Amino acid sequence: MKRVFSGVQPTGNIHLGNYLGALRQFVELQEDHECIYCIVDEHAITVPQDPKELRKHILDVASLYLAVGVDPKKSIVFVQSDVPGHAELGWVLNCNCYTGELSRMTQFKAKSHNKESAPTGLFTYPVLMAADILLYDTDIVPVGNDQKQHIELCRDIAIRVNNTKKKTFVVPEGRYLKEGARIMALDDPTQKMSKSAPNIHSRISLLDDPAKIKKSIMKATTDSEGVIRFDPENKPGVSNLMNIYSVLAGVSLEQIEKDYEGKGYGDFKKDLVEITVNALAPIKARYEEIRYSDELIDILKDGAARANAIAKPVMQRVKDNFGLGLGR
Ligand code: AQP
Repeated sequence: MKRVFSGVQPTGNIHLGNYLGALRQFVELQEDHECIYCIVDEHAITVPQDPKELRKHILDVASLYLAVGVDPKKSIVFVQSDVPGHAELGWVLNCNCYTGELSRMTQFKAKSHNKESAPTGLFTYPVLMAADILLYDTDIVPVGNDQKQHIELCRDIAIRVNNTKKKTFVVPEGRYLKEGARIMALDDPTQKMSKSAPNIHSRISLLDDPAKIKKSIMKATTDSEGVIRFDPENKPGVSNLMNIYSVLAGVSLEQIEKDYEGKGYGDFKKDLVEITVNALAPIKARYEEIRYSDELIDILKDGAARANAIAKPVMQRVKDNFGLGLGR
């Protein structure tokens, strides 16, 4: 069975972009793969976090994994900092990655933009992400396509180490969906939907109530043409909403165009509100059941033990191939 690894940062509640780009894949893949899903709290602290809020968000994200259908009997679910191998391997990979490579990462450029100085962790974030993946001999990484550049860097580092040392790492492949791989912000369809954007109406969180969902969708940026047509270049706002509609309702983009011929954005948005509210209601209900249960903590502890058991021999192989420590 091929092994799958992916993660989400506990920097806020999971939004439609995370769900449609990544989490949908988590659920699908667990049926016939060995899946490891992580809450990447060490990535979250690359920007300042309130400790209490961070702990809360870790449990929120873990509950949402389970609420969307990740099954802890089929998949390993755990918190990154509970497995020391992530930070340990991260250091080794930092010594095998170049500042020039990291300077080209668009996420770093975007997040450090307008700042005089940025934390080193923000700069080396992609190296820690490479460690997350390589620590488990991962074959497949299901992510949104905003992560393509980081996955390519991970592959480059793995190939470089394999070429200079003994074969140390499995070289992973990214897995990106056709639809939903990049959901854009509702208020600015040139930017991806993101957890920490200041405008709450830029995103739909999986836990938003119906009134908030309605407000965010009805306010969403469109254009003045008034025609429901999929054209991401010229009509990014409408195309983004069509994309969300298509994935949540399971209707093709062509069919949406036909169904809304002669109708305006108001009708389309009203229907999208209903589709979104109906799609998210069962997730929210399951989340409420899971979030404060003792079972959640047990699942995460068990997940960390199972993840550690896979990570330890890989880390030992890395140490052996680099000559670190005393050996066995
Ligand atoms: N807009 C998106 N469309 C599709 N997929 C997306 N992903 C993120 N945004 C979109 C995918 O979700 C997974 C988890 O990503 P993350 O934890 O990095 O979350 P984020 O929302 O992308 O958070 P930000 O914006 O990067 O961080 P903040 O806002 O906290 O600073 C990944 O698979 C990602 O591709």
